[in-house]
This record gives sequence, structure tokens and C-alpha cells, in this order.
Amino acid sequence: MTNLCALTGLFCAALLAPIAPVVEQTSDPAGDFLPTYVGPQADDLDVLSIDAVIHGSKLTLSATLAGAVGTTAGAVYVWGIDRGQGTALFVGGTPSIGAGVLFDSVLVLRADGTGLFNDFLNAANSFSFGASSGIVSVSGNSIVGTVALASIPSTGFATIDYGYNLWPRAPGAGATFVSDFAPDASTIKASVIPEPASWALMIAGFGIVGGALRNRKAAAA
Ligand SMILES: [Ca+2]
Ligand SMILES: [Ca+2]
Repeated sequence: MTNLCALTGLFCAALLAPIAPVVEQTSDPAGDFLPTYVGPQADDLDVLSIDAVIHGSKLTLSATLAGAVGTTAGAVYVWGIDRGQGTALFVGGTPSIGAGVLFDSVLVLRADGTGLFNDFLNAANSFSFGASSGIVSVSGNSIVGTVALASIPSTGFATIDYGYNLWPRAPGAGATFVSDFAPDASTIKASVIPEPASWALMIAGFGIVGGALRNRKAAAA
């Protein structure tokens, strides 16, 4: 880095500054269980924050709950994903909930590390996975799922425009076992973090620009 800075000069300070990719977190109120919810009002079923990050070819979906994930046996964490043809599928149910929560597929994560992807528009894309897949990681109040973007193919949107919403489900059938939506009545988009190789290319690009500027100054002198 030092040698590169010596070459670029103009951009040296910027290059030496720590690069901290910004991941946009979306908070959700504590204790905002849906009025239709009939399951246990346990802390691990109350979402406090979520974020979605695209890094290279991977997508990571992270959630923080109000209590330790795994406390409620049989609970699942469902990420609704709108890949381009999402609709508010819960509003047609009984009771009608989830207005603004658009999705055309779901990624379901369990505290035991297992889960599944269900593509409502093309069942051939659906798949399930075991704990050994490494897709799910649980730590305290958080549960994180990381999948290849290629495994959740677009239905119209560019991958950076996919929409996401998380809802925990207590064991039980039907919409009344959905405890919380995060965010309420909308979806979020992912933050995009360049891979280290991309950063290297970007820095090399700065170097080329810096070198060109120095050469131009030298030529003008
Ligand atoms: Ca909540
Ligand atoms: Ca909520």
C-alpha cells in the first residue's frame, strides 16, 4: 500500500483511510406481535432488526431477535423474497395480514441449521438443505442465512433490486402463527459490498488515475 501511495500521491490519504462497507440495518419495534398472532409471545419470535447484504455471488440475510434463537421449539424464520413478481400473498388469507409484504419465494431458516427455499413460481428451483450445508448460522439472538444468488433466480428484477421481509413463525398452521413482520408493510433491498478482489481493482484504478494526473502535471511543468 505504501508503495502504491507513493506512486499515486494525490490519492494516498484516501487509500490509507480504513474502508468500512456500510450495511444498512432496518430496525423493527420490540413487542410488536401481530394482533392476529395466537402463538407464544416469546422474545425469539420478535424481530428487532434485519439486514440483507450481497457480497460477490452470495446473499446474506441476517436477523436479530429480542431473545435467543432456538428458545421456542419448532419456530422458523421465513424470509419472503420478491425477485420481480412478488405479491402480498398473506392478504388473501384468513385473517388478512401482510399488506405491502411482497414475495414470490421464501427462504426458511431453522435454529438447527436446516431449511429450505421454496420458489412459488417455478417449483424446480426449490430445494431444502441440512445443517451440514453451512447456510444457516445461529449465535445468541441472531440467525443468519447465506445462499448463492444463483440459487434464487430472478423473476424480473436485477438481483440488487430484490425485496426482502422476515417473519418468524411459531409451530402451527396458518397465518395466525406468523408473529411479526420486519419491516412492517414493506420490503428492504440489500446493501452491496464489493469482494476483496473488487476493492483491489478499485484501488488499482485509483492508482492509474493518480499516475495519469502526476504525468499530466509533470508534462505541464
Ligand atoms: Ca418486532
Ligand atoms: Ca414488526
